[in-house]
Amino acid sequence: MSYGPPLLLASLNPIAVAAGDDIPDALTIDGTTLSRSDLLGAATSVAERISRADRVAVLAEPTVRTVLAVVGCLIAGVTVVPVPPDAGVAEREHILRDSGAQAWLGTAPEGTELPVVPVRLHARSWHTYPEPHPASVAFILYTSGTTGAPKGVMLSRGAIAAGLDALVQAWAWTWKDTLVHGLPLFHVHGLILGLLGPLRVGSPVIHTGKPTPEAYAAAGGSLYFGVPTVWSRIVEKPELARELGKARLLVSGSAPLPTPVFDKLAELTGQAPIERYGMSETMITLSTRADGERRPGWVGTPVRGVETRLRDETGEPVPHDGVSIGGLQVRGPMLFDGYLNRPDATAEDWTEDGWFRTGDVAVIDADGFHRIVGRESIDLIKSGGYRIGAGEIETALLGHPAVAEVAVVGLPDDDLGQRIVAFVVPRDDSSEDLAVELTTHVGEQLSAHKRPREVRFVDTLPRNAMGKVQKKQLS
Ligand code: MLC
Ligand code: AMP
Repeated sequence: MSYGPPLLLASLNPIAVAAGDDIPDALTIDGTTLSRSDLLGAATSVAERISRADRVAVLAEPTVRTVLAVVGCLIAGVTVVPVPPDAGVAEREHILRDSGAQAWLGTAPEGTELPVVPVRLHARSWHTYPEPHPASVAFILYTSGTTGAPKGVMLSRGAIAAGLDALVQAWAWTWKDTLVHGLPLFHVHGLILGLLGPLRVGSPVIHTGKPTPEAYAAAGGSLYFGVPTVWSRIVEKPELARELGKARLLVSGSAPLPTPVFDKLAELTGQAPIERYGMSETMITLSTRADGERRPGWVGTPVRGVETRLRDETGEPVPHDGVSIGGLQVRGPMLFDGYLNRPDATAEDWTEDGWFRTGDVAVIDADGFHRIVGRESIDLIKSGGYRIGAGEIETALLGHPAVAEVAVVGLPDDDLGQRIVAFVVPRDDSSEDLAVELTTHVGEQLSAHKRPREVRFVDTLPRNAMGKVQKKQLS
């Protein structure tokens, strides 16, 4: 039976949903389970309310309302701007201003000046909408750069479809899987892979709210997503980790998975995790395979449609010999359409011959296996799987009257990969209270995960002859 043209959210095809009474539930989130019919009916009702908008902001709490808002926009062809639920004043204002969002859809923060379109959980509509063009922008995802405020990554429907289909193939992902994760719904990992993936494939998804070891063990899924911090916390609780041995695949990404965590997870669950590598700008470009080798410290080979290469600082090729290190460049159908309002930043990231510079350094071996060695810039920090720009935190801290100078770095951390540490030259006296005040200030301006875990007061910052701070000397 043909259900018409392929849809981005294929498992919500209205004809299939109407015909299928034995298809699995779509999702469980915040303690509520929605059947596919409930989800389609309620999200279509959302689509009717916002179909004349171009772009709306969605406060991306892990709730049914967020899911209905996102799916409603995808049905109507309205661009979604996910906003971190804990975004502070400066970050939220920047996202709203830069994106040009016309309204909040669903929950809105207090005191907002934008109109608010409510999402009604019990409303239903069975109107059918034509599938929007694959080139249309589905999401603008805000992500940190080395300096300045976060940039809006424009991801098209076509890129998302290609990116998800490549993972379906790499991980042998089918509607028979149940996906479990508790990742935030405002980034590629939790939102695109962790919500749109299951809605494309037709596999149910259980969102655990927070990605705790207890919730993962209790969920009983077949496919699990986590950032390395999640996996390292799981292996700290062996009895819970063993529960995950019943799953088909455990997938790690968004930051390097430490080899001891890989080994411990393999030992406790009886299966080595899948590692995959990606970015907000590129979705997932490299992965090990459901039926292939899984090598600790390596992120596998290009997924379908992706090509990679290594280049040195002068743009010359670096051999794929498993030891030579070079800047990783990628191309493929799942790449973004550029940064919103930032043609300069977009142009900087692309080579003249059409490859995207990831900013990561890597090695590639003769079999095409990739190992991510690190980042080119010390100013991009990965903490708990979140990408955080040092410059953004420095700007926030310099806005505090007690701060004369500041340098922010990511220092190695067993739990978070890197932890944010702010070296502060205070204007007057420093104190324990001031450290807390500065941390709170960053949380209020930016968001909770951008707060420094540590504030160290220093008399001066190390600088070179040109006056540039020597961050490598800060540890
Ligand atoms: C944190 N806390 C602080 C603090 N930092 N308190 C005071 N000062 C600070 N500096 C608080 C937290 O808010 C939390 O409070 C408590 O301390 C415990 O912190 P934690 O144990 O570290 O947990 P938390 O930070 O809340 O969460 C860890 C985590 C989270 C792993 C669950 O970092 C996470 O969800 N990461 C996922 C990021 C992600 O999805 N990245 C994908 C990007 S896309 P309380 O009260 O809340 O307990 C991408 C592409 C790709 O990268 O390849 O996928
Ligand atoms: P983000 O923009 O939040 O999507 O972060 C993308 C960055 O996360 C990449 O440029 C890498 O530095 C890092 N990253 C993602 N996946 C992995 C991985 N499996 N191993 C190492 N680094 C990773």
